[in-house]
Amino acid sequence: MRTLARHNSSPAEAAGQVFKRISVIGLGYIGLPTAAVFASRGIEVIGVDVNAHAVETINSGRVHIVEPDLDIVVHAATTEGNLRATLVPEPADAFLIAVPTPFKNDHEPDLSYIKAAAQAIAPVLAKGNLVVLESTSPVGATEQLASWLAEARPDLSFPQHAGEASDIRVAYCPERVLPGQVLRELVDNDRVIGGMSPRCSQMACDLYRVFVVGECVVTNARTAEMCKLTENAFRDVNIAFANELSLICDKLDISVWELIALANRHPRVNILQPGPGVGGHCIAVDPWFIVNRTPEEARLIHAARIVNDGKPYWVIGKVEAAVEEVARTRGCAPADVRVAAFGLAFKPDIDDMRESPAMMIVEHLAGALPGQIMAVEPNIDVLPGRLAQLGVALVSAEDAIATADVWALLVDHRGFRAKVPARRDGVVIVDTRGIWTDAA
Ligand code: SAJ
Repeated sequence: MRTLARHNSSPAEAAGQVFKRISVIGLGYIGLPTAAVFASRGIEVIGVDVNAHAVETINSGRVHIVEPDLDIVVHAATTEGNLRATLVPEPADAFLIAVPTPFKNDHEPDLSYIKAAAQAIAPVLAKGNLVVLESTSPVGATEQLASWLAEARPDLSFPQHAGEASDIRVAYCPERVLPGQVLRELVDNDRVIGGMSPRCSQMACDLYRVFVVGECVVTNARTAEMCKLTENAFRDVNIAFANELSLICDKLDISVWELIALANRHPRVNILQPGPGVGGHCIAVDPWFIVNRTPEEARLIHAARIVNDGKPYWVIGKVEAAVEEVARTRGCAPADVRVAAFGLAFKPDIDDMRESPAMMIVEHLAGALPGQIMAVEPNIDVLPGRLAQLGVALVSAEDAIATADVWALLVDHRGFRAKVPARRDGVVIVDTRGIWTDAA
């Protein structure tokens, strides 16, 4: 592991001599902010996406995703003419690939988006270009990308065959930014750079130093791939520990929130917070890339996935039990008990509902319970189609508090934290975040 020497000229100036034009493939939660930040440093950026709506939106200076301040940076970059989006790749000095890497049903990594990106850029590649893979990927994906590129362009040489003398440089450089803080973390976080050869790494470092203030730390491609997976598996295992504690404490009639706060007073203990499960497109997915490749060895990482994936079902059981309790106490039918779910996003203060345990819980409850289900989600205006079809109503927090008999607190959005509602008589609270009661 080493860090590379800085240039005497400013990083943007030095890189500007080599990288006059950069192309970012995939204009989603990572690609668009990355493209916009490069453009904000005065480099011409061509963003490429298969989604015509995204391309159109960006070219009109707007954004199709929610991330603090991204709209301002994209608007400035397009207005100044440094950022342009297109459906078809164009020649550039460097290509950054930031496309999704989901898994298939059996948790096998699905590299089809990377393959499609490779096939899309191959025709416009030219000698001296750099190709960087940013998408979270299983170990070996960068080598696979290089071999797809080589297949498509037999007239060019690649590092797997030509080593340092290759026409095209290839590197893996994972994104590590936290949704909600993307623009700050893109600049401040250290960057792990895994070139397929030292010269590949050097070129990738030169590129990222255009805007990265953190250190650019160099390793090989396989270690960089595993590093990204390790970071998210580490977090998943630690959240699983907290989630498992919440189940244990519930059985033993102990407040898990108080317990964790007390244990964390030990100088070497730092337990994370339990919740309704683990969502998003990273932590609930990436550990599987390790388990899939090394199932015999990755026992703890696998167990953590099972614990976290099981948590939403435990919450569903708690809400169903709460409905029965209300019906029994009131002497009414379960169909007369109204349930309000507070929060649908996969984590606080965002509108992103990808792989959200809260969404999954509400969807399941709407299918299983006979009574009215209300959802409160301050970050959206329209309820996702599948919840609307199940008869779920999107309501304000005030309406839910005034009318629901069971309050299921699923996401600790700022607004929910700020105002703990006064509990009406007979209301049962299932609090998966420990902000309204100590219940779950
Ligand atoms: N969660 C808990 N308890 C906690 C912390 C989180 O239940 O104490 C839950 C959240 O509610 C959410 C899920 O875990 O459902 C994931 O949220 P997160 O904030 O931990 O992470 P992400 O998915 O938003 O972003 C992660 C980050 N990785 C790490 O912190 C190691 C981010 O830096 C990565 O760039 C991102 O994954 C990614 O793209 O891989």
